[in-house]
Amino acid sequence: MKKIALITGATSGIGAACARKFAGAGYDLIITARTESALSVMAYELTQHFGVEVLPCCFDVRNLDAVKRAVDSLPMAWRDIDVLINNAGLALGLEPEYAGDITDWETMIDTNIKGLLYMTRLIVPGMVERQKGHVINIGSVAGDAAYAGGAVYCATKAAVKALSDGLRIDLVHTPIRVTNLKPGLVETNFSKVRFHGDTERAANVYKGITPLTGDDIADVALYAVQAPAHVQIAEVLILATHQASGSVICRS
Ligand code: NDP
Ligand code: 8X3
Repeated sequence: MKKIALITGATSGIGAACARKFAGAGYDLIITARTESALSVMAYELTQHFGVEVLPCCFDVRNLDAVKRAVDSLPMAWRDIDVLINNAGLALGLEPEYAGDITDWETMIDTNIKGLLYMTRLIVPGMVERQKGHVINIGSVAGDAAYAGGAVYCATKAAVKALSDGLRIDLVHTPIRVTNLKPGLVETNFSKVRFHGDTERAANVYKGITPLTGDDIADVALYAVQAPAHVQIAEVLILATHQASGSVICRS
């Protein structure tokens, strides 16, 4: 029987790793991101390597009209989404809260909070109708406590925790499960994006520590989805061994 996972931000890092992991488990995939060319490359790779069906959907999760258009135009065979992975997100800048770039703040809030909400609002009603589904939100250790220069990003990930908890409460009378995955340091394009393309500064974030990989997070996502129906993995904090919290990291 066809199983469908929709993954936002599936062209890089954690989202791409989830796409490969779920394809390996036999899921057909709706993969989304803003860059059409990267989506085509990813779709080709997944189809060739795993033999699953892949539907690339190019849109910006911040644009409600575009999200609605994408969801409304899904072919009938792709509408019964079993797993929604709300992964698209980013951090921008590492300035003190009193000196941060307001455009960066708006981008983080619009992507990490509002984009996740739009996807949830448009996909979860179908799950409720079918009485079947799983929502995985990619939160962060950053949502547990603020760190220097990270106030707004940390606030967006604290919001992801509240939105995950709230959705779990609102779905408690259904079989639909909600999981908030909270990774620590994962080496992806995250820091390159945060530092606006400064690759040297980005590389320093992972110096002297073995960071997590996207695969480490994808393993937990698949574990949560494959858990028996009566088991709801509500929240998981996943840290590198030499990271103890958002700001406590032991580097060699
Ligand atoms: P990457 O930068 O490697 O990947 C981000 C993905 O999201 C890309 O596919 C990107 O594609 C897509 N994306 C970004 N903005 C939008 C948007 N507005 N609309 C649609 N797609 C978008 O980062 P990660 O894999 O590291 O990050 C994934 C998630 O994991 C984020 O929510 C992040 O906050 C979270 N996280 C990351 C950690 C880390 O250390 N790396 C730790 C904890 C959480 P495109 O640019 O083409 O749209
Ligand atoms: C990403 C992890 O600690 O760099 O959410 O904010 S951290």
